[in-house]
Amino acid sequence: MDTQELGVASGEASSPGLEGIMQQIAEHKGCGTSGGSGKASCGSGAGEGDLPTEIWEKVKNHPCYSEEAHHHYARMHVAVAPACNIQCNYCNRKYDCANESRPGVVSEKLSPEQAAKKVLAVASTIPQMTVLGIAGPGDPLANPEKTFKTFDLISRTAPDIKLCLSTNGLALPDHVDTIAGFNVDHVTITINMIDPEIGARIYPWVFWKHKRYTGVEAAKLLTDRQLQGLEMLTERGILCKVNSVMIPGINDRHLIEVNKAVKSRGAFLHNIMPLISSPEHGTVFGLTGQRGPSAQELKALQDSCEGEMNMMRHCRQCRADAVGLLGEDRSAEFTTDKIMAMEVDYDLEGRKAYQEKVEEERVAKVAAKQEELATLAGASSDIQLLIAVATKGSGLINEHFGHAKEFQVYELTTKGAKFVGHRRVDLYCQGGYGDEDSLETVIRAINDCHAVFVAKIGGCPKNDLLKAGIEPVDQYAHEFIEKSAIAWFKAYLDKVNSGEIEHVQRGDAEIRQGALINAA
Ligand code: CLF
Ligand code: SF4
Repeated sequence: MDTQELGVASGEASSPGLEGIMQQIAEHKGCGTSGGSGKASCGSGAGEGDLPTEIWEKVKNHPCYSEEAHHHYARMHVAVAPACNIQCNYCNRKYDCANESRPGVVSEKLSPEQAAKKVLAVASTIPQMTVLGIAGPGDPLANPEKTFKTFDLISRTAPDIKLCLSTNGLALPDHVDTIAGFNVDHVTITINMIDPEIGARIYPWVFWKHKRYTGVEAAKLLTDRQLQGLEMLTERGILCKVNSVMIPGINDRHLIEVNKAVKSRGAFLHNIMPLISSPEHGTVFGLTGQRGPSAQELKALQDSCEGEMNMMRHCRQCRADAVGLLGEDRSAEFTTDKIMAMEVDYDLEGRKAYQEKVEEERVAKVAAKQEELATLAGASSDIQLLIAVATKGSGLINEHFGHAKEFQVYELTTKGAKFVGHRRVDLYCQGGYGDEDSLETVIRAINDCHAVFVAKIGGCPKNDLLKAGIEPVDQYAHEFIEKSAIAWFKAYLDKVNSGEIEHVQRGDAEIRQGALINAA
């Protein structure tokens, strides 16, 4: 089916005032603030006051394009795109597209009609679900009929849901007009290289116009098409995120060049993700022992690109049928059997009312942070440290240590608290009983942090954390994360200044390899 059959006229695509918006994006990207000040930083952490209104309206409830939004809003993916037109060495076709997902889990594939029903079912159950993404399990644009048919159905039945797309970019230039015609405001392109010699080490082949290309020729074709597609999208005012997989020894340093290249072509956000690779995934990199980066290596690369453009640090490398807030996976609640049996009542007004409440919460959270930050005014110290936080969302410290499936990591300085990443862990507490090995896994994952903030924690893990040099902090249970972190940091500095404690640097931490355990 071509785009005409879907009711999309080629070339009609723009929203009003795009030139102005592009100009504003271009001006905004020049900002090199490092973040953590009282105002939200440039980058995906940017808040309402930091972005032009038109852009803020596009990102404010998109959990991937706004770090701040990801505490409050959810996305869902529908796995309607099984085929792929390239091969990446970190991908095993048995699993989801590793560009926008992690290997090790397989999505249930859906028809566009099933996908549309699923979106309505999820939107009716989870009012904070604001974005529908198509991200695999192959490449959405290698399956254009299914992808656009799905967008067509959803844009008619659930017009308040933002449409989002993630692609390897090979077929992108052929579909830009259709994408724009559906008012898709957010497109992700995975760009791992701009040098075909490096590309040849990542991509064994690409398939284009009925022909298979290999080696440097394949990588050259891919990079040319990716950059062309990026330019075409940004010219139309579509916000583009670039995902890059950091592969130590192959493209790690090169990603700084990639960052510059995509910035100059108008990308809004750059998401450098760690390679997830282990032999059981059956990928080329897994089988050849290619390692992924450590937490410190990843952060150092993200930090070095941050002055150049907006960096995303809250990506969860989610699966092609993920549902929920970025740190959670509720896909098991919405299997095809369950959704087909559901009576769906799409309550647009109810969703709107819910989201208005969320906005009130966000305002309260920002005000609380500003108030606490004022108490740090005038403080001078070079100390910079990380803390881990157990949270279920809403920007609150509201998770029990033993129930946390991940910890959010904040960097604290006298400028404030800045979100810098997350650490996925196995559940420490299974059915209420502690398990020594799991606790060691948690400690390895947050080993670079000085403290872990939790709603509650048992005596045994508390002692083990203290032994490992990580302070368990439960005095701010159910309070706002940033406000609490700043208050704790102020007290920490006071203790260092009075000689009560000595500030020491922490070591590196491990990024967990393998699939998300979908534990209840
Ligand atoms: Fe999905 Fe991707 Fe859209 Fe987000 S995910 S298609 S932009 S709605 Fe988000 Fe998931 Fe990371 Fe992707 S956390 S893998 S960046
Ligand atoms: Fe796999 Fe995605 Fe790469 Fe295709 S683009 S080979 S599905 S990781």
